[in-house]
Amino acid sequence: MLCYQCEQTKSGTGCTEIGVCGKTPEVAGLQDLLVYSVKGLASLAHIARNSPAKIEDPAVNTFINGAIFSTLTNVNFADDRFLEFVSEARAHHARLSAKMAAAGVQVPASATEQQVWFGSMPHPLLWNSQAAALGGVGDMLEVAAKTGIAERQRVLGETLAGLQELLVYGLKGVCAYAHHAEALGFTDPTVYAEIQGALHFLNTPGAKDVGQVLDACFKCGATNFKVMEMLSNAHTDTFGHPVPTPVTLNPVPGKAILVTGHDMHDLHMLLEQTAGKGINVYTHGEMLPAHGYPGLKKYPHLVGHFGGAWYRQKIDFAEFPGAVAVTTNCVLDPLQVYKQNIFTINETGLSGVPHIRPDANGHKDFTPIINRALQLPGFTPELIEKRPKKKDVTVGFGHKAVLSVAPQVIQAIQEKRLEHIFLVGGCDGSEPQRKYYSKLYQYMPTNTMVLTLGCGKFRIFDQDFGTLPGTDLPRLLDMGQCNDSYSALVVATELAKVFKTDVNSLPLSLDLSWFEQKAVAVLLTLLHLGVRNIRLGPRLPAFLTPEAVGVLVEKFNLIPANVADPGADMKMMMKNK
Ligand code: FSO
Ligand code: SF4
Repeated sequence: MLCYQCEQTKSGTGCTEIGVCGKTPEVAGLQDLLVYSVKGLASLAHIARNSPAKIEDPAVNTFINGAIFSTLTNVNFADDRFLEFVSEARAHHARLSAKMAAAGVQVPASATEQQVWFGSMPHPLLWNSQAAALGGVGDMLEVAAKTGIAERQRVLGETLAGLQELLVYGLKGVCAYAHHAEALGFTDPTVYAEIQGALHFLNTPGAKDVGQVLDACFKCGATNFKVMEMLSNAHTDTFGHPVPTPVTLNPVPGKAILVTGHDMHDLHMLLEQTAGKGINVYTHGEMLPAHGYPGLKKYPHLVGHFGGAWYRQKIDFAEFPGAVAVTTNCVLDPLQVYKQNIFTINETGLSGVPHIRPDANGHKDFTPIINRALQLPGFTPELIEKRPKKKDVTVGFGHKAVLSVAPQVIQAIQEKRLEHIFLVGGCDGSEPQRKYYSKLYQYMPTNTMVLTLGCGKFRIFDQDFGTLPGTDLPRLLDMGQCNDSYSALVVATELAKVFKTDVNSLPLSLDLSWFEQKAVAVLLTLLHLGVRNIRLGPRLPAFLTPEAVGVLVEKFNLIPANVADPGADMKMMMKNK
């Protein structure tokens, strides 16, 4: 196997024998094969859509986003689920082909002529329609090896193969966000068309050209901006705009369910199904911002937050005396001690762990999770007594809440009481280099503010940053999940309008900690919007060669975070550099 899609990749170059995340070579191979199959299906859907018959296939649209989402880091480790996905891709391909044939739409011969792209493999369009069924995992892995990154590096060279992966990883992030929005009933036909158009592009001769691939990456950033806006609207239309809300980190007596991941829709369904059952629901990791939404905080049994960032889950889940519901990444191979208590939902999967599937109407029956919670002891007064008491944290500073205090922020900037704003967004992880972010906060002068996003906030979310001098404004405002980067962009754009300037000229610095592919999508959005001087750390992506990094540095002044010296980075950022 070779996988280098996330920041924690082995030795900063690539996981080869087993993933640092725990991904087996079998799962890695099946994921490669799934992406290859989906590239073929996306090409077919693109050709169908752009044909005179204008064929749009909603089932294919939904499938592609879900299947791609399942290949993100820390989403799915179950090989049987990937076997299902691969055969579903082929079934969709056959169904759509039949629909096209019935409408008189043919795949032009020119679409499949670039065999060279895929080494010894056929064009992805042809692969899906090959009649021969594969015997099993062994056969599939043999095929998968021919579609993997190592083979593409051999055929295309490392820079081009890496830039194509930049596009694929950006699309993985877009698919994840679009899938969340779809769960709440929000879709946009142009988003499906753009995702599939980009996947199709990767099957064409244009994908041999570095310039065209980079353009496609920035276009992917534009699609992601649209998707983040759609997801933001999906959240706020469904659950209301977040409002500043204190959240307790201290559990209360009673049976308990912990909900982790990013999917607010699942949390909502679970709150509905547990109402009146004497079960308390806690958020974990990226679900923390849920407490700020009026439509979720109204449930009295959503009682608090438990635990820290995703990489601590083995400690958190082992300590939690109830059931655990996993809605999205980041999930890890479970310890035996809590394996009986954990359930996966949506695209997540763990071998040997029960998975909750939706019915034909999208309804998910969480009875197995509820029953497990009722069997487990929950939090007893004795257990609570043993735990250290913690202070509340405050969440809920979405763009509406932040813009409501904009006049105070603007006045503070004009009166030089507020010198600089930092946006420290992104993910957390266990590597020692990530201490850079913890230290960075210590160097922030008191006349600065910091906006946080994503699970990176867990480095400081329970610390008291006080208020901005001369105001009652907290210096630390958490804007939400990684996908709420949209809120940060709205705030930055509005501030730029007030100061009659552009985002790059504001006293604002972006220091991003990336981990997986949603962060790649957000980065591409920022680059598409022309944001410069972004710091990126703790390490640069392994899939970008020095040549590719050079292009981004030259075009956008992308700056590698100075993990060895956060104080030096702080000095530069205070000078807007
Ligand atoms: Fe974190 Fe994981 Fe939200 Fe990521 S929980 S690391 S970028 O999946 O999505 O911030
Ligand atoms: Fe390695 Fe990350 Fe790929 Fe897992 S997802 S195999 S840790 S590069």
